Amino acid sequence: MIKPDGLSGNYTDRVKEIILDSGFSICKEMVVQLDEDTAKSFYAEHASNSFFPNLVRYMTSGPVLVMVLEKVNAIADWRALIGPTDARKAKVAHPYSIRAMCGVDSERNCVHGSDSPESAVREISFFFKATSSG
Ligand code: YYY
Ligand code: MG
Repeated sequence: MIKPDGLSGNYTDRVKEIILDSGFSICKEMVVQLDEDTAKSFYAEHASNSFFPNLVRYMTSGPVLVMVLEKVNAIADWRALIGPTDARKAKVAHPYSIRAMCGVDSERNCVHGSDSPESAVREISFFFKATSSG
């Protein structure tokens, strides 16, 4: 997912270029404006964290681009490509990661990535209804 700061900062083309250059296919994509309930539900695992209200406000501040990416070892490779959660740390430790190049801090970090096969299944079906063609 490219988050609101990614879209408003015009990082979409750059992130897509990195995705394709890194060997991923973009199987599905859709621009969505999250409402408060949808953002809360998407990030439900973080509901008890102090940053949650700000996270929900930020995630509803503008549209996001959700994508289904495909590749061998996609989850781990995408997590490595985006870098650490805090873009400020990414800029130091992983300067060529997407969050380093396009993010700002631990909230406005430009992109999301599923962190396990289970979360990928949940998050893909959260946005994309299953079809017979897959
Ligand atoms: O999976 P990842 O996005 O790298 O980080 P998580 O720890 O799952 O947090 C999800 C999301 O929450 C993060 O991308 C931004 C936000 N967040 C925040 O606003 N402030 C923090 N201190 C930690 C996370
Ligand atoms: Mg996470």
